[in-house]
Amino acid sequence: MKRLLLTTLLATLLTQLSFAQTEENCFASSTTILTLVTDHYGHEISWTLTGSGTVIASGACYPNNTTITETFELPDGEYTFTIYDSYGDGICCDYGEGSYTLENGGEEITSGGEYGNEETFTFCIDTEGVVMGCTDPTAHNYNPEANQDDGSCETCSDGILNGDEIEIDCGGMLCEPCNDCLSDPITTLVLRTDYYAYETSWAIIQEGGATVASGNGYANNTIYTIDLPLISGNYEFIIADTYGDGICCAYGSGYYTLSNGNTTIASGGAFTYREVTSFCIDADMPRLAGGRTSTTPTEKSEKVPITELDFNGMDFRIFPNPAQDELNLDLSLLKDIQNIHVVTATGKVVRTINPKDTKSAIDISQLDAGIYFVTIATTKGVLNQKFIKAK
Ligand SMILES: [Ca+2]
Ligand SMILES: [Ca+2]
Ligand SMILES: [Ca+2]
Repeated sequence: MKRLLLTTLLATLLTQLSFAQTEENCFASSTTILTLVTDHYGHEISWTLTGSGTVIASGACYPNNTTITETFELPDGEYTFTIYDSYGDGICCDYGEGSYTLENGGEEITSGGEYGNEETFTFCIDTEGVVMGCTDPTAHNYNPEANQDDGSCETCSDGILNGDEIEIDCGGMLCEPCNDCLSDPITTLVLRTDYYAYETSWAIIQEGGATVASGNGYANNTIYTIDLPLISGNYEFIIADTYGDGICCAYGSGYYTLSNGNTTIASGGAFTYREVTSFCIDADMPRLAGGRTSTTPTEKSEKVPITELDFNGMDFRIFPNPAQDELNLDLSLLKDIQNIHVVTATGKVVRTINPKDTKSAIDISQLDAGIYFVTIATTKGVLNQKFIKAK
């Protein structure tokens, strides 16, 4: 009587235990994978997978020391996997490192190798309510509906340009901004001046407003190469032309190129008063002897050979315009000047300027306000420039 009671109790307990284990051992993917690594006695190994009391898959007679993979597409239900060894010493570890692993959706169902005659495991497949997708909330393609990750997540750390990333794993809505700073410690400005080099100047302004490098007072038709060691930071490069006609192309083929390593930051020449380009540097400064760093620009220049000059026209300039008291002339492009006059709109000469004395400004303070012309006669012809005398 006592014995019977104990047996009944034990049976009840076992049933409950078994039930609990089954619930716990449910897996959500319909795909189950068996990986079997055989030992030195592969022919001793066999296995079965049963569902609803029938064997739905099995294997036996394996070669030694081999990895075998079996994939099962299992409908919802309860299954039992059993692995056998005909010699009764399992597949590990006296005669090789055999093992078996059963997995489902990346989760291990069971695994082993050190068993006797057999080892068995019962599990269930329950795919109901399973939504496959990316379950990582930080991923570009996060699916809030998904409750089973399918390995499709595209993230800011996968080393692939995906989602709305601008570059690999940066930019876009979710990832850190891309570091598009330039990394060469030397930034180089190449400047070719035109026929009015005195109009040209440039500056590099660091974030915060400090001018870290600048240049002006250049010679005409000369190529300058200026190496600028810039420390890490955000900068603006400004190139300016006081006349407002840039450095190309009416009065010579001026240009500028700002580069860092092999990267061109900005280039041009056909601008008006100024051109501004932002850039940033993230670089270690080159070390000089003694551990010091140099941030001093170095400059070298070469005159453009005269045969390269492409300017064929002749012209002169007056400035400022309108003018009030003084009018300046720039006659650097003219040759063989015969005479220079300031005339009214009706052709009346109000000033005569000595061609040898054009460095100083023309005094126009006594002229009535209105429209005037500067006319210059050369051996090639007469040139005119209109200006306004301001009140
Ligand atoms: Ca064995
Ligand atoms: Ca990515
Ligand atoms: Ca200019």
